[in-house]
Amino acid sequence: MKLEELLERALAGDHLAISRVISRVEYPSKEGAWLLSKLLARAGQAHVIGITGAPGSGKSTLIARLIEKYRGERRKVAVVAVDPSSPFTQGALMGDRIRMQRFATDPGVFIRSFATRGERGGISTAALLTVEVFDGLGYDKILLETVGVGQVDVDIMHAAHTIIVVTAPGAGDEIQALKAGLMEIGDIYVVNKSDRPGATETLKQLEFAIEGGIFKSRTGWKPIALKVSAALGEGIGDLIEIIERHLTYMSEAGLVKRRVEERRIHALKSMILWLVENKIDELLSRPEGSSLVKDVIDGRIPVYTAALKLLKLI
Ligand SMILES: Nc1nc2c(ncn2[C@@H]2O[C@H](COP(=O)(O)OP(=O)(O)OP(=O)(O)O)[C@@H](O)[C@H]2O)c(=O)[nH]1
Ligand SMILES: [Mg+2]
Repeated sequence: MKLEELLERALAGDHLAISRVISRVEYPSKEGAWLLSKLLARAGQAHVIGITGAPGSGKSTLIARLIEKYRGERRKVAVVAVDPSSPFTQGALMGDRIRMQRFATDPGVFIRSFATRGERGGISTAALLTVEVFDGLGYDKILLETVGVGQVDVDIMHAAHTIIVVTAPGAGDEIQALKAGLMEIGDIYVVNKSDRPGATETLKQLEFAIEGGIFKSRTGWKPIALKVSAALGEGIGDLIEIIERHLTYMSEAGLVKRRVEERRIHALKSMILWLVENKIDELLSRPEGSSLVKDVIDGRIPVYTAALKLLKLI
């Protein structure tokens, strides 16, 4: 199929064509670059919503609820899920597939999962470029799911206009961990599983952290905490209302476009990092590289000097 035709079909919502476009764009290629340039020209309209939080907190279940609501409003929704490669979560992944299957026949919903590929640059780049693809294809809401446990998540979250951090009752330790840094960037904190005991307590802890200024968003927006039950579908309307309020805030503050710029800068950095990662092993195995490595091992050349020499070779 010609690239023009592939793009046309993808724009018309053909799921198979969309899958093909994504797999071309994910890895550097001439075709991918052409497709991306066309899509980038159309992108910048979507509302990107990052959803992060500990494994099992209910992110995917919540996303399924959000999709239902958005579809009820006739909005087109895409999901970019970054799955951890840990064997512990395989069961959850299976659960995800089953949960998401019911959207498979809806042309207004597209779900793309990425497995962590080992290299940090690869996964971030692929996820960020896929956001551009969905944006360019005219999806209204793009939901980005990551497990909040690493640099990859933080990188990816930069693509989001709105960041939702999901916790569950009894997550006291988790909230301590949140305070310690990684995910203090939430705009909205959701205590999911409110059907379980302890949800009010957890909500209070979050509100305390917000009032105390421990959780600060990246903008002047004061974070909001609420409890929901994704399983029972309770509180989802309130959550949607807060998400929209946050989008209005961002738009009035002129930050919607700024976030798009930021995600492109991040995609660029991720791409460079990834390309360099790929080059390093190749370079170290070449004669110039391996002799430099030997010099470093034997202490003849400082690491810093060797690193700069290697970068020049790249
Ligand atoms: N009781 C209760 N259980 C829930 C709720 N939401 C999700 N669960 C359950 O919690 C488990 C994990 O849900 P997921 O939606 O897969 O959680 P996740 O955060 O996406 O998990 P990972 O993708 O593995 O990080 C599943 O067994 C869900 O059925 C809820 O509101 N109440
Ligand atoms: Mg999940």
